[in-house]
Amino acid sequence: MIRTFRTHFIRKQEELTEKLWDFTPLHGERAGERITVHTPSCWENYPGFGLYRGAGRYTTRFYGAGNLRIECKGVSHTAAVYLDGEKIAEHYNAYTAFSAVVRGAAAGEHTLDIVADNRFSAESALHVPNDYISYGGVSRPVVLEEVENCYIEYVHVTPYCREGKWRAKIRACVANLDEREPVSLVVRIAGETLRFSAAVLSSGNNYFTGEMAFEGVRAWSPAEPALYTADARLMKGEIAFDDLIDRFGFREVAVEGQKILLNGEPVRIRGVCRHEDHPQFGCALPFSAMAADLAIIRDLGANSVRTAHYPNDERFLDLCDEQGILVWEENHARGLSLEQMQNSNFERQAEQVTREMVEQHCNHPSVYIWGILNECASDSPFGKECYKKQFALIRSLDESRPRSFASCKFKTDICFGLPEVVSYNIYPQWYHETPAAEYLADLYGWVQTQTEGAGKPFMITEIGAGGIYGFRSAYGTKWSEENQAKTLREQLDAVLSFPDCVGVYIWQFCDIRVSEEWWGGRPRTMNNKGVTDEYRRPKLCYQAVKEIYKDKK
Ligand code: ADA
Repeated sequence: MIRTFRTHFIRKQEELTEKLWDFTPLHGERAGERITVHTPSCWENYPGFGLYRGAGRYTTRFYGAGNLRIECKGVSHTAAVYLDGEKIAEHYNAYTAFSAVVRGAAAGEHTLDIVADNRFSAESALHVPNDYISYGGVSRPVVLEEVENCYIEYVHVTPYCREGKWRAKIRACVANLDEREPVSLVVRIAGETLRFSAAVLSSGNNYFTGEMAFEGVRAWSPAEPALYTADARLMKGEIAFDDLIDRFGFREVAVEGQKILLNGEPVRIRGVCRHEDHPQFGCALPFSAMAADLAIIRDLGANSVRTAHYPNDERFLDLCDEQGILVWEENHARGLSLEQMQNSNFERQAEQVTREMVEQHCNHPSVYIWGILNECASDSPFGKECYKKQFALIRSLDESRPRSFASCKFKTDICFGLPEVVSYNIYPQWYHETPAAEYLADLYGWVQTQTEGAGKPFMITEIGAGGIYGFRSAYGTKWSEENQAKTLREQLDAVLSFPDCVGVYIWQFCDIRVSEEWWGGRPRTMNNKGVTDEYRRPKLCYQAVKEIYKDKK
């Protein structure tokens, strides 16, 4: 499955994954061996490759002709793509899509090779040994399209409400390979049509901007997640020769004082942080597993998911759009030190994933906030410059959403003047014994009196405790399920009864694998703070979370 809705009726599109490919490891004692594997997948799930850190080549063959557009939705973590032996694309970062176009391919069978590499090195500033796994593989779908001499790259819809009426800003990008005749772009939404007059396009990317007004459309909200499609077509005269359909919702997010407003109503976040991680699929969760995770998240009474710590699979976001689950989506970074942020590749790689995240996911109504640089060096002047640049980049791409970052810098953070929302990851009664209510009040008081974050919405983006599934203790010792349930209950009670907190994200949805190289004293080489274990089996704290989330409004 590519999306949960059809994105083309005219353009020919075929998913090349969801079938068997050849896999060949390029390093280690099995280098050169050819293994048949299903894709999308991670090699850590292939027998004998659970710890493989290296490169691997994936190969498939397909029939195509003409201008071939190949889109990889995610390759972990560094990709090189070859068509019939010629390199056509390279990409760094597992969590955003990239594409390449090969013009005038002869009709017939073609060979596609994707070399994925999950090694750590100075070349990789974001995928580093960490408290999650950088898997290896073709971890998200690969899509083949046949395009004409120009085609629609994207259509972005930014809805807004004025005097009770919904309007939308439209921004589209049309790539011109070699079209010399006049073409026109037409965008249809909810019965309204925006037609751009025919013109001969420049070579490369052509941008179109316009506005549309609507009558009688229904707003998107968690309670009523009404969705609409934007149907964009390229025309020669009255003949449509290319199309792209994307989906969005009529909703507005704003910050007013210390509140986050959705369509003018204050939002209270009751969320969970979720890694894309599963013992059978690595980070390549199939659609059914994503849907099953969301069913659990809804059963918990959560109304939001934080995509810790990277952009998520767009099909997961589609599911959140359809079920009214709000999403804090963030770029890819976790806990990078000042030294790691000073890696010469960091700024370029972080800005690239930020740009790709916003451009690829800005139509999703469920995404209500953009986060960046989780627990990076926001206590340093150099770090502050990086945060400032990335927040400015987001604002240049999307004016419609608030921005934030999750800090762990207690009373040393110097970046709270940059975002619209102040957010903290805290672990009272786990990493330290300070009672949660006392710790929260102290931290909040410091923000209000000592920082530029005063008066902004204040959110807890991580709070939690470890609990090993099946480890029970009559006296609630650390790592027992009893201790985790007791601690999490006290932590959530403290946050959700704190009047000036707009919400909370539990760390975390499920237990996940962590890097062998990082380890960090994690029992089972896992991060065991899940409300469920890695197989989504509920721990004792599940019921506590459910009671608290269902009761606290
Ligand atoms: C940090 C980090 C998470 C996780 C957590 C923990 O807050 O953002 O990714 O590592 O700590 O489990 O300690």
